[in-house]
Amino acid sequence: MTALAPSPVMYDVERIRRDFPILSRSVHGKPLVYLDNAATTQKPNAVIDRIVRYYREENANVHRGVHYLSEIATNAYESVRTTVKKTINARSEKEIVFTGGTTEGINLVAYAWGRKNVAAGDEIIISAIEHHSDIVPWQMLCQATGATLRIIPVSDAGELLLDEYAKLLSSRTKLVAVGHASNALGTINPVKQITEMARAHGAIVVIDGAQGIPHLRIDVQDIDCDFYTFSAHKVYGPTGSGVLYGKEALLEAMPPYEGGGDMILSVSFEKTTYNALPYKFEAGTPDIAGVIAMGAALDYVASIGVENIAAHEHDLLLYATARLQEIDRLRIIGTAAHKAAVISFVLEGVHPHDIGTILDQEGIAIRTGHHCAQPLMLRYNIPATGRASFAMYNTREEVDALVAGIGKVLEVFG
Ligand code: C6P
Repeated sequence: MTALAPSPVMYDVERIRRDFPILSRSVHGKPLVYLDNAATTQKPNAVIDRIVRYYREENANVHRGVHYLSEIATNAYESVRTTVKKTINARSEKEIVFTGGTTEGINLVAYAWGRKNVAAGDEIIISAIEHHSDIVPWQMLCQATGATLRIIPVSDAGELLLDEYAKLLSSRTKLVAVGHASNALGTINPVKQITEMARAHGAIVVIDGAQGIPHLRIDVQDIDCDFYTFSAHKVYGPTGSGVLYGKEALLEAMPPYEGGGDMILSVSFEKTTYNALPYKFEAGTPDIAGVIAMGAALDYVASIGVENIAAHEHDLLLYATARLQEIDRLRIIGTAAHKAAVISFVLEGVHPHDIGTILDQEGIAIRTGHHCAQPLMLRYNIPATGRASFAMYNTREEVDALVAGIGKVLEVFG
């Protein structure tokens, strides 16, 4: 990480904070300091109001009616495909499948692509720092097909060992799945390089973008990955909606994941023909309000500028790292050179749950636990960490509050 720099001057964090109504509430009589953004981000008025407007003025099912409201709802819903296409630089709206979130996106690929293309003797490579959502679906695929799961190891600092990855790759490798950024350590993985290396062996690449999209500009054509998946709720949108990007040729060749309404062209008891992309993968009534509000969230992020957000968060990361390192008994877990604004830490002699509970009394929300990355905790020989994760609206003052809160924890635990 580079030296501590002054906070970016043009970035008006106070104005941004006013867009997020929840940030002005108090918790246990103290101002809320929300540092659990990797779990879910707070929502700006633009997103909240969009949900309300949809239900108050536009509510109807999509793709089904010729009536006025259905047309309004369908247009609003479909326009988000274009927003997402632009946000991640996909080639076409056909490559944008709406899902319930990252987890569903990964499972969709594991079932629809995996069950068709993976067989006994094949190998799937993931990394040691994956979230359970990017482990379990591949384990299930291996169990179903007889394929083997191989793991890219991680250094003490939290960086993937690319030399070891190179040794794992072979003609047996069918698929490589890695996170863009680690939710537990913050490490930003070199996904372009990882993809290029997989490609040289004819493997396809799935990127778990849950922690990529909130912090980074995403360009799926530049990365050249085959699939990229994310959840709206981690990028200031609502829970229950998300995206699976897939290259058109791959999506075209895949069978549907679920059967039901909207994913068909015609159904008889003898034969069903499936709908065109991307609808083939969107069975049943979707989370219409969720998708529309995801569009509002992506528009909101674009209005501030993802590079500006990234610069602000990087400043917070450097400031928080420096301040936390001043605490004697505190050890940061995850010190990669390229990190998103996520800091995991342990305090000597204090269980992370106790840290979380005492901080909560101060109005400070962090996450404690294994962060759905149990194999990673095992790698570092720790049961859990405390994790502070930052977003566009956090401030240096909130970092100071965190440091003061940890001071209280240390007082309590002697
Ligand atoms: N991580 C966290 O506190 P869903 O639940 O589908 O929206 O996202 C799952 C997921 C997948 N990959 C990564 C890298 C993630 O961080 C998450 C969600 C949250 O870290 C909740 S466990």
